[in-house]
Amino acid sequence: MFEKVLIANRGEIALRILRACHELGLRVVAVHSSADTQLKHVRLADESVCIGPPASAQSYLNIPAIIAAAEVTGADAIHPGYGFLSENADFAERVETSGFVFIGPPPAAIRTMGDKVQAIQTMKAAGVPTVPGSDGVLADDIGSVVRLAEEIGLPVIVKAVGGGGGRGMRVALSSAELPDLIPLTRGEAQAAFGDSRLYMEKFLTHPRHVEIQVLADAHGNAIHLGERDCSMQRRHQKVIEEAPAPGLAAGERERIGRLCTRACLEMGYRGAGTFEFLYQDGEFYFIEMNTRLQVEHPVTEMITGLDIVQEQLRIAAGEPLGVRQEDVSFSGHAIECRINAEHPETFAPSPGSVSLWHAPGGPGVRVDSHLYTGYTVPPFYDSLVGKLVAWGVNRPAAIARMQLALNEIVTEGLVTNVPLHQILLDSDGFSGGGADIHFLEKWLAREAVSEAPEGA
Ligand code: MV4
Repeated sequence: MFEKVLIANRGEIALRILRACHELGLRVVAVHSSADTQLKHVRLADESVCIGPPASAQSYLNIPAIIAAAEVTGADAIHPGYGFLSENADFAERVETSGFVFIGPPPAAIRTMGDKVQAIQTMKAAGVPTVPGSDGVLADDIGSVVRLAEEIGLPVIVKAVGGGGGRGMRVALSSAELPDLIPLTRGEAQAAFGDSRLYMEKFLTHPRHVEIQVLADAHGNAIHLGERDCSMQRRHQKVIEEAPAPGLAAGERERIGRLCTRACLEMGYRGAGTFEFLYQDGEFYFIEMNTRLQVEHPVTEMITGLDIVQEQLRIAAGEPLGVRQEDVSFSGHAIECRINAEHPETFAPSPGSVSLWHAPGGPGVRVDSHLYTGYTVPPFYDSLVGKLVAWGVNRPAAIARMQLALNEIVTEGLVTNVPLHQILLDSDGFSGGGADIHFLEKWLAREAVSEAPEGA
């Protein structure tokens, strides 16, 4: 095991990683921007280095500054967290060629999964079910694209090879839309990703977002930790995640989990990873793979009792996985509410000073947050300020506990989306379980209408 880990991230996830490091007896180097000197993990770190001004491009995305910080502090390894440089294959490569361990998959795996067509082809070859589609990039002539769309069956969705996470995609309801839609999407893909290549899939109209968590070590072991349902989202931002996925049978979990671990072994994957699927009418369809630690990893930890970040550290240090598949068991139900510093109705970011913070607690309640009384949320970064996770013996028990925990939260001086969670957890759509990816946006639209003043 290494001795010193540099955390190339900020906020709640930097604190989460620091805790895992300290539990394993590792020293921590925090790197931060000049706007982030007050961050909780910076204060708890063994050493800290300011790597640049507030703008992410000059600090958390500044590769030379991060490598230099690792050199001057004598760190052994770098954990990228999520977002920022976590899925940047060039960064992972630079970390390794500079003599440090990258706490994540091999750069080649990051690169392959960043190319969404290569990702799909890799999975297809490994026997993972994918969405019927173009099986490669779209040709230049519209005629062949139209014929392909009609073969696949409309509606179809056109996606950028360099996209992902909902960026650079468009739905065509009829093939008559394609002659305009293709060049438009191509132009946007070129501007956003420097890559105009597109691919096409059958558009699934009412899927759920169900993802499988995997861990693979350098000794030929790969395990899955079951699934998370992340269908409660707005504009591709997840709002609530849970594990297990409501209504998924143990046999279905085993089957799809096994396919994912087999794919990991076949492609020589190493580290933590997530296979993203659309799940509709009882079938799984692979769409993308995330090669990083995810925001929602705690719900999996709560139902398995495992520590995914510690496993990442062990794997990166060349140790074998601490658990075999037979040792993984699932207990109860966990729900995560993302706490954002934003207006609960307009979703406008609302950074500011926290004049009072009381975290909820009690059995089965976990709070991953860097907030403390006196901290000021800076305006430069993501609005996520914490994650509230509740565990219960079953889904209704987890919901009940979450409601009590939400009621316990005190944040003064900071506007958060806690009120949104409180009413959403009360809705029939959420409490029924198994809502699709469109539920939240439709529900929000209805809520807005029902709250509008008379005659509006
Ligand atoms: C789709 C789809 C329907 N059919 N692909 C959006 C995010 C990106 N990861 C893939 N996305 C989608 N791909 C096919 N073939 C619908 C979405 C989608 C979505 C997926 C997951 C979670 C939220 C979503 C919201 C809108 C659309």
